[in-house]
Amino acid sequence: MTDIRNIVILTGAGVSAESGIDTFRADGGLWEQHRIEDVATPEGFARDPDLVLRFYEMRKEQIQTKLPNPAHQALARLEAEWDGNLLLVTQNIDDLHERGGSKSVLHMHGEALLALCSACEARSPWPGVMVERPPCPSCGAAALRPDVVWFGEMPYRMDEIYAALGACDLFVSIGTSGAVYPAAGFVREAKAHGAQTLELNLERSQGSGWFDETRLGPAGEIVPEWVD
Ligand code: BV8
Repeated sequence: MTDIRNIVILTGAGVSAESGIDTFRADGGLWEQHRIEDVATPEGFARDPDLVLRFYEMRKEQIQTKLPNPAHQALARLEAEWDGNLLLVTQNIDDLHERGGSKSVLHMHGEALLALCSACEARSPWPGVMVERPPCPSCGAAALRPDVVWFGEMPYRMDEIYAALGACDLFVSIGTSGAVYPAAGFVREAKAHGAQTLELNLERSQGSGWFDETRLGPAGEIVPEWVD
């Protein structure tokens, strides 16, 4: 990669698909089994907290039985070898990038293994009995929720992401349908600042037209090919 120093990588559910973690919009995907409005919005949580907590308990349990795949491992190698700046932003709430060896992962939509206290905003490891609404370890309030960003909520560390998009020479999107904003707009932000843009995905996404190059195939194959 000539004259490339600063890279931003965005990953979505497709990077974890070959590890056996359900994506959202494929046949039989998460949104076919659960309405977004019921399980991934603050209103859904207020309406039926037990349904939402069971949904995220199921997601966490699925994640803990899965292993990173060659795509996660290749991105960790890139991080270790790259002498410029590299920001890995993931929309995923699993920890497979970390278990695959990545040291610095920005979870813009939060993390399935963490609980957030709605009262004091402290984060803590997900307690095994979340549906029994245990007290927050920091303030004692019975106000724990999954530490994930629901629809209508502001994703995490957006200033940091946009600063990196404004300074990057290469933006790479891996395994995302381009269906959800603001992540789906990152390619345009990077392009507007002169970055080269590359999409690695199983099929063309809603944003494919914005990329200089799209390579199609399973992430476990095409990400190591790109990295190595
Ligand atoms: C915000 C966390 C503003 C929880 C997620 C109208 C009404 C209300 C809101 C909106 C609206 N219009 C736009 C919005 C904004 C909304 C949005 O974009 N809605 C969409 C549906 C239109 N966005 C938001 O609400 C965001 N917040 O806008 O805040 C704001 C402003 C000021 C103040 C406050 C707020 C928040 C969005 C975050 C929602 N949380 N997840 C959880 O995980 O449960 S979203 C969830 O879906 C994921 O996190 C991910 O981000 C998103 C997209 O999923 P993907 O990762 O792309 O997965 P998907 O299944 O869709 O696609 C998989 C892809 O992989 C496919 O392309 C497939 O081909 C490919 N693939 C499959 N296998 C492989 C593969 N590729 C390679 N290899 C393989 N093996």
